Amino acid sequence: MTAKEYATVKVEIEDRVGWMILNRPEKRNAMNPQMHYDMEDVINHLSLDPDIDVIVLTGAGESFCAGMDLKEYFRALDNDPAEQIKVRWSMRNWQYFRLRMCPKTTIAAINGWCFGGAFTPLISCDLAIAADEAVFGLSEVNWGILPGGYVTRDVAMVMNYRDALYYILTGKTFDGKKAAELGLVNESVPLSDLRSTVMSLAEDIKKINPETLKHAKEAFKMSRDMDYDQSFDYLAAKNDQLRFRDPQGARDKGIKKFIDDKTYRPGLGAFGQDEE
Ligand code: ACO
Ligand code: V55
Repeated sequence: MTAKEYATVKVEIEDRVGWMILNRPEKRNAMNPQMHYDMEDVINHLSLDPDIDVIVLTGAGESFCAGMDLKEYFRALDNDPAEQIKVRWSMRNWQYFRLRMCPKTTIAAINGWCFGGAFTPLISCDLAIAADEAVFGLSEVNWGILPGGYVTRDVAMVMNYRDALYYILTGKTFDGKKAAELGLVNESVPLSDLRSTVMSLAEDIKKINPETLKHAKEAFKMSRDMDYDQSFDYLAAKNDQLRFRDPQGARDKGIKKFIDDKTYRPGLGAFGQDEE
Protein backbone atom coordinates (compact mmCIF):
# COMPACT_ATOMS: atom_id res chain seq x y z
CA MET A 1 0.00 0.00 0.00
CA THR A 2 1.34 3.45 -0.81
CA ALA A 3 1.14 5.84 2.09
CA LYS A 4 0.09 9.47 1.69
CA GLU A 5 2.78 12.15 1.79
CA TYR A 6 2.94 14.77 4.55
CA ALA A 7 5.21 17.79 5.08
CA THR A 8 6.14 16.91 8.68
CA VAL A 9 5.36 13.21 9.16
CA LYS A 10 6.60 10.11 7.35
CA VAL A 11 4.40 7.03 7.22
CA GLU A 12 5.81 3.52 6.74
CA ILE A 13 3.81 0.30 6.76
CA GLU A 14 5.46 -3.05 7.40
CA ASP A 15 3.82 -6.37 8.38
CA ARG A 16 0.50 -4.69 9.29
CA VAL A 17 2.33 -2.22 11.55
CA GLY A 18 1.93 1.47 10.67
CA TRP A 19 4.85 3.70 11.65
CA MET A 20 4.14 7.40 12.16
CA ILE A 21 7.53 9.10 12.08
CA LEU A 22 7.68 12.73 13.22
CA ASN A 23 9.81 14.20 10.49
CA ARG A 24 11.43 17.56 11.19
CA PRO A 25 14.80 16.14 12.24
CA GLU A 26 16.61 19.44 11.60
CA LYS A 27 14.29 20.94 14.27
CA ARG A 28 14.54 17.84 16.48
CA ASN A 29 10.91 17.04 15.53
CA ALA A 30 9.54 19.96 17.51
CA MET A 31 5.78 20.15 16.99
CA ASN A 32 4.86 23.18 14.86
CA PRO A 33 1.28 23.91 13.73
CA GLN A 34 1.73 22.01 10.45
CA MET A 35 2.78 18.88 12.37
CA HIS A 36 -0.43 19.03 14.42
CA TYR A 37 -2.53 19.33 11.26
CA ASP A 38 -0.61 16.50 9.59
CA MET A 39 -0.85 14.20 12.61
CA GLU A 40 -4.61 14.59 12.82
CA ASP A 41 -4.88 13.25 9.29
CA VAL A 42 -2.21 10.54 9.66
CA ILE A 43 -3.82 9.03 12.76
CA ASN A 44 -7.23 9.17 11.18
CA HIS A 45 -6.05 7.24 8.12
CA LEU A 46 -4.02 4.62 9.99
CA SER A 47 -6.76 4.12 12.60
CA LEU A 48 -9.31 3.28 9.92
CA ASP A 49 -7.00 1.20 7.69
CA PRO A 50 -8.18 -2.45 7.77
CA ASP A 51 -4.67 -3.60 6.75
CA ILE A 52 -3.06 -2.27 9.94
CA ASP A 53 -3.17 -3.83 13.42
CA VAL A 54 -0.65 -1.81 15.41
CA ILE A 55 0.39 1.86 15.16
CA VAL A 56 3.83 3.08 16.25
CA LEU A 57 4.83 6.68 16.98
CA THR A 58 8.52 7.57 16.68
CA GLY A 59 10.83 10.32 15.44
CA ALA A 60 13.22 10.76 12.51
CA GLY A 61 16.91 11.26 13.23
CA GLU A 62 18.31 11.71 16.72
CA SER A 63 15.10 12.97 18.32
CA PHE A 64 11.71 11.53 19.28
CA CYS A 65 10.24 15.00 19.74
CA ALA A 66 11.71 18.17 21.26
CA GLY A 67 8.26 19.26 22.52
CA MET A 68 6.19 22.14 21.26
CA ASP A 69 7.87 24.45 18.74
CA LEU A 70 8.99 27.48 20.76
CA LYS A 71 9.17 29.67 17.68
CA GLU A 72 6.11 28.62 15.68
CA TYR A 73 3.75 27.48 18.45
CA PHE A 74 4.68 29.79 21.32
CA ARG A 75 6.28 33.04 20.16
CA ALA A 76 4.52 33.34 16.80
CA LEU A 77 1.07 32.76 18.33
CA ASP A 78 1.48 34.79 21.52
CA ASN A 79 -0.50 37.69 20.07
CA ASP A 80 -2.73 35.70 17.75
CA PRO A 81 -5.43 34.09 19.91
CA ALA A 82 -7.55 33.00 16.94
CA GLU A 83 -4.69 31.02 15.40
CA GLN A 84 -3.71 29.71 18.85
CA ILE A 85 -7.21 28.31 19.37
CA LYS A 86 -7.04 26.60 15.97
CA VAL A 87 -3.69 24.94 16.63
CA ARG A 88 -4.61 23.90 20.18
CA TRP A 89 -7.81 22.33 18.90
CA SER A 90 -5.81 20.30 16.40
CA MET A 91 -3.24 19.31 19.04
CA ARG A 92 -5.94 18.11 21.39
CA ASN A 93 -7.65 16.20 18.61
CA TRP A 94 -4.65 14.17 17.59
CA GLN A 95 -2.79 13.78 20.87
CA TYR A 96 -5.64 13.20 23.17
CA PHE A 97 -8.75 12.05 21.39
CA ARG A 98 -7.43 10.32 18.27
CA LEU A 99 -4.23 8.86 19.73
CA ARG A 100 -5.33 8.07 23.29
CA MET A 101 -8.58 6.46 22.12
CA CYS A 102 -7.20 5.00 18.88
CA PRO A 103 -9.12 1.79 18.00
CA LYS A 104 -5.81 -0.01 17.34
CA THR A 105 -3.02 -0.74 19.79
CA THR A 106 -0.45 2.07 19.81
CA ILE A 107 3.23 1.91 20.77
CA ALA A 108 5.55 4.90 21.36
CA ALA A 109 9.14 4.16 20.29
CA ILE A 110 11.28 6.78 22.02
CA ASN A 111 14.41 6.93 19.90
CA GLY A 112 16.02 10.12 21.27
CA TRP A 113 15.21 13.55 22.75
CA CYS A 114 11.79 13.68 24.41
CA PHE A 115 10.88 16.98 26.04
CA GLY A 116 7.88 18.76 27.53
CA GLY A 117 4.91 18.62 25.19
CA ALA A 118 6.21 15.31 23.78
CA PHE A 119 5.14 13.59 27.01
CA THR A 120 1.48 13.82 25.97
CA PRO A 121 1.72 11.77 22.75
CA LEU A 122 4.08 9.40 24.62
CA ILE A 123 1.60 8.85 27.44
CA SER A 124 -1.38 8.74 25.06
CA CYS A 125 0.14 5.64 23.43
CA ASP A 126 -0.91 2.37 25.07
CA LEU A 127 2.62 0.97 25.28
CA ALA A 128 6.09 2.51 25.09
CA ILE A 129 9.60 1.26 24.44
CA ALA A 130 12.56 3.60 24.89
CA ALA A 131 16.12 3.50 23.68
CA ASP A 132 18.54 3.40 26.63
CA GLU A 133 20.18 6.42 24.98
CA ALA A 134 16.95 8.48 24.83
CA VAL A 135 16.91 11.66 26.91
CA PHE A 136 13.67 12.76 28.58
CA GLY A 137 12.91 15.97 30.41
CA LEU A 138 10.05 18.12 31.65
CA SER A 139 12.04 21.16 30.59
CA GLU A 140 9.18 23.66 30.89
CA VAL A 141 10.36 25.23 34.17
CA ASN A 142 13.83 25.67 32.66
CA TRP A 143 12.46 28.32 30.34
CA GLY A 144 9.82 29.78 32.60
CA ILE A 145 6.53 27.94 32.07
CA LEU A 146 4.75 25.12 33.87
CA PRO A 147 4.02 21.91 31.95
CA GLY A 148 0.83 22.87 30.14
CA GLY A 149 -1.44 21.26 27.59
CA TYR A 150 -2.15 17.83 29.05
CA VAL A 151 1.43 17.30 30.21
CA THR A 152 1.02 17.88 33.98
CA ARG A 153 -2.18 15.83 34.03
CA ASP A 154 -0.59 12.98 32.06
CA VAL A 155 2.51 12.92 34.25
CA ALA A 156 0.30 12.88 37.38
CA MET A 157 -1.41 9.80 35.95
CA VAL A 158 1.61 7.77 34.93
CA MET A 159 4.34 8.69 37.44
CA ASN A 160 4.22 8.55 41.23
CA TYR A 161 3.76 11.73 43.27
CA ARG A 162 7.40 12.22 44.34
CA ASP A 163 8.94 11.36 40.96
CA ALA A 164 6.46 13.56 39.10
CA LEU A 165 7.16 16.59 41.29
CA TYR A 166 10.90 15.93 41.19
CA TYR A 167 11.04 16.08 37.39
CA ILE A 168 8.42 18.84 37.08
CA LEU A 169 10.27 21.07 39.56
CA THR A 170 13.91 20.40 38.62
CA GLY A 171 13.50 20.14 34.83
CA LYS A 172 16.30 17.54 35.04
CA THR A 173 16.83 15.04 32.24
CA PHE A 174 16.76 11.25 32.60
CA ASP A 175 17.58 8.39 30.24
CA GLY A 176 15.57 5.49 28.83
CA LYS A 177 16.55 3.10 31.61
CA LYS A 178 15.33 5.58 34.21
CA ALA A 179 12.12 6.07 32.20
CA ALA A 180 11.51 2.31 32.49
CA GLU A 181 12.21 2.42 36.23
CA LEU A 182 9.72 5.30 36.59
CA GLY A 183 7.07 3.34 34.69
CA LEU A 184 6.94 6.00 31.97
CA VAL A 185 7.83 3.31 29.41
CA ASN A 186 7.43 -0.47 29.52
CA GLU A 187 11.02 -1.25 28.65
CA SER A 188 14.29 0.30 27.57
CA VAL A 189 16.66 -1.35 25.09
CA PRO A 190 19.79 -0.28 23.22
CA LEU A 191 18.87 2.05 20.35
CA SER A 192 20.12 -0.52 17.84
CA ASP A 193 17.44 -2.96 19.11
CA LEU A 194 14.57 -0.46 19.33
CA ARG A 195 12.91 -1.24 15.99
CA SER A 196 13.13 -5.03 16.39
CA THR A 197 11.84 -4.85 19.98
CA VAL A 198 8.86 -2.77 18.87
CA MET A 199 8.14 -5.14 15.96
CA SER A 200 8.33 -8.14 18.28
CA LEU A 201 5.89 -6.50 20.72
CA ALA A 202 3.62 -5.78 17.74
CA GLU A 203 3.81 -9.50 16.83
CA ASP A 204 2.57 -10.38 20.34
CA ILE A 205 -0.33 -7.93 19.93
CA LYS A 206 -1.19 -9.34 16.50
CA LYS A 207 -1.84 -12.76 18.05
CA ILE A 208 -4.79 -11.36 20.00
CA ASN A 209 -8.23 -10.83 18.47
CA PRO A 210 -8.39 -7.13 17.36
CA GLU A 211 -11.96 -6.52 18.52
CA THR A 212 -11.01 -7.87 21.97
CA LEU A 213 -8.00 -5.55 22.10
CA LYS A 214 -10.04 -2.51 21.14
CA HIS A 215 -12.61 -3.18 23.88
CA ALA A 216 -9.96 -4.02 26.52
CA LYS A 217 -8.18 -0.75 25.85
CA GLU A 218 -11.36 1.32 25.96
CA ALA A 219 -12.39 -0.49 29.15
CA PHE A 220 -9.09 0.35 30.84
CA LYS A 221 -8.97 3.99 29.76
CA MET A 222 -12.61 4.63 30.72
CA SER A 223 -12.94 2.61 33.91
CA ARG A 224 -9.90 4.13 35.61
CA ASP A 225 -11.81 7.42 35.80
CA MET A 226 -15.02 5.83 37.19
CA ASP A 227 -15.95 4.84 40.71
CA TYR A 228 -16.11 1.13 41.59
CA ASP A 229 -19.82 0.53 41.03
CA GLN A 230 -19.93 2.44 37.76
CA SER A 231 -16.89 0.56 36.65
CA PHE A 232 -18.30 -2.87 37.52
CA ASP A 233 -21.51 -2.23 35.66
CA TYR A 234 -19.74 -0.63 32.68
CA LEU A 235 -17.28 -3.51 32.33
CA ALA A 236 -20.09 -6.08 32.38
CA ALA A 237 -21.88 -4.14 29.63
CA LYS A 238 -18.62 -3.69 27.74
CA ASN A 239 -17.98 -7.44 27.70
CA ASP A 240 -21.52 -8.01 26.41
CA GLN A 241 -20.88 -5.42 23.71
CA LEU A 242 -17.67 -7.18 22.75
CA ARG A 243 -19.33 -10.58 22.52
CA PHE A 244 -22.03 -9.10 20.31
CA ARG A 245 -19.63 -7.19 18.08
CA ASP A 246 -16.73 -9.60 17.62
CA PRO A 247 -17.22 -10.99 14.10
CA GLN A 248 -14.80 -13.84 14.83
CA GLY A 249 -16.53 -14.99 18.01
CA ALA A 250 -13.18 -15.31 19.78
CA ARG A 251 -14.74 -15.81 23.19
CA ASP A 252 -16.99 -18.73 22.30
CA LYS A 253 -14.28 -20.40 20.18
CA GLY A 254 -11.79 -20.03 23.02
CA ILE A 255 -14.15 -21.62 25.52
CA LYS A 256 -14.90 -24.50 23.13
CA LYS A 257 -11.23 -25.28 22.52
CA PHE A 258 -10.57 -25.36 26.26
CA ILE A 259 -13.70 -27.07 27.64
CA ASP A 260 -14.85 -29.35 24.80
CA ASP A 261 -11.80 -30.00 22.61
CA LYS A 262 -9.24 -29.80 25.43
CA THR A 263 -6.70 -28.64 22.83
CA TYR A 264 -5.82 -25.36 24.42
CA ARG A 265 -5.09 -23.61 27.76
CA PRO A 266 -6.19 -19.93 27.97
CA GLY A 267 -3.74 -19.19 30.77
CA LEU A 268 -0.82 -19.85 28.48
CA GLY A 269 -1.58 -17.79 25.39
CA ALA A 270 -4.04 -16.73 22.69
CA PHE A 271 -5.89 -19.59 21.02
CA GLY A 272 -4.95 -18.91 17.43
CA GLN A 273 -7.88 -16.93 16.13
CA ASP A 274 -7.08 -17.73 12.50
CA GLU A 275 -7.27 -21.52 12.89
CA GLU A 276 -10.55 -23.37 12.75
N1 ACO B 1 11.14 24.47 19.29
C1 ACO B 1 11.64 25.10 18.22
N2 ACO B 1 12.82 24.77 17.66
C2 ACO B 1 13.51 23.76 18.21
C3 ACO B 1 13.04 23.04 19.32
C4 ACO B 1 11.78 23.44 19.87
N3 ACO B 1 11.22 22.81 20.90
N4 ACO B 1 13.95 22.11 19.65
C5 ACO B 1 14.94 22.23 18.75
N5 ACO B 1 14.68 23.22 17.88
C6 ACO B 1 15.52 23.68 16.76
C7 ACO B 1 16.60 24.65 17.20
O1 ACO B 1 16.11 25.95 17.35
C8 ACO B 1 17.58 24.49 16.05
O2 ACO B 1 17.08 25.23 14.97
P1 ACO B 1 18.09 25.99 13.93
O3 ACO B 1 18.96 24.89 13.37
O4 ACO B 1 17.17 26.58 12.94
O5 ACO B 1 18.84 26.95 14.77
C9 ACO B 1 17.46 23.01 15.72
O6 ACO B 1 16.20 22.60 16.20
C10 ACO B 1 18.53 22.17 16.33
O7 ACO B 1 18.56 22.44 17.72
P2 ACO B 1 19.92 22.43 18.56
O8 ACO B 1 19.58 23.01 19.89
O9 ACO B 1 21.01 23.06 17.78
O10 ACO B 1 20.16 20.84 18.62
P3 ACO B 1 21.02 19.99 19.69
O11 ACO B 1 21.09 18.64 19.12
O12 ACO B 1 22.24 20.71 20.06
O13 ACO B 1 20.06 19.95 21.01
C11 ACO B 1 17.94 19.69 22.12
C12 ACO B 1 18.87 19.22 20.98
C13 ACO B 1 18.56 19.34 23.48
C14 ACO B 1 16.63 18.94 21.92
C15 ACO B 1 17.73 21.23 22.05
O14 ACO B 1 17.38 21.58 20.73
C16 ACO B 1 16.65 21.73 22.97
O15 ACO B 1 16.89 21.97 24.15
N6 ACO B 1 15.41 21.90 22.43
C17 ACO B 1 14.30 22.36 23.22
C18 ACO B 1 13.73 21.22 24.08
C19 ACO B 1 12.61 21.74 24.95
O16 ACO B 1 12.83 22.15 26.07
N7 ACO B 1 11.41 21.79 24.37
C20 ACO B 1 10.27 22.45 24.95
C21 ACO B 1 9.63 21.59 25.99
S1 ACO B 1 8.31 22.45 26.78
C22 ACO B 1 6.98 22.26 25.73
O17 ACO B 1 6.98 21.47 24.85
C23 ACO B 1 5.72 23.01 26.04
C1 V55 C 1 2.67 22.48 26.65
C2 V55 C 1 2.32 23.74 27.03
C3 V55 C 1 1.23 24.38 26.46
C4 V55 C 1 0.52 23.72 25.48
C5 V55 C 1 0.89 22.45 25.08
O1 V55 C 1 4.22 22.17 28.33
C6 V55 C 1 1.96 21.83 25.68
C7 V55 C 1 3.79 21.80 27.25
C8 V55 C 1 1.51 26.30 27.76
O2 V55 C 1 0.80 25.61 26.78
O3 V55 C 1 -0.54 24.35 24.91
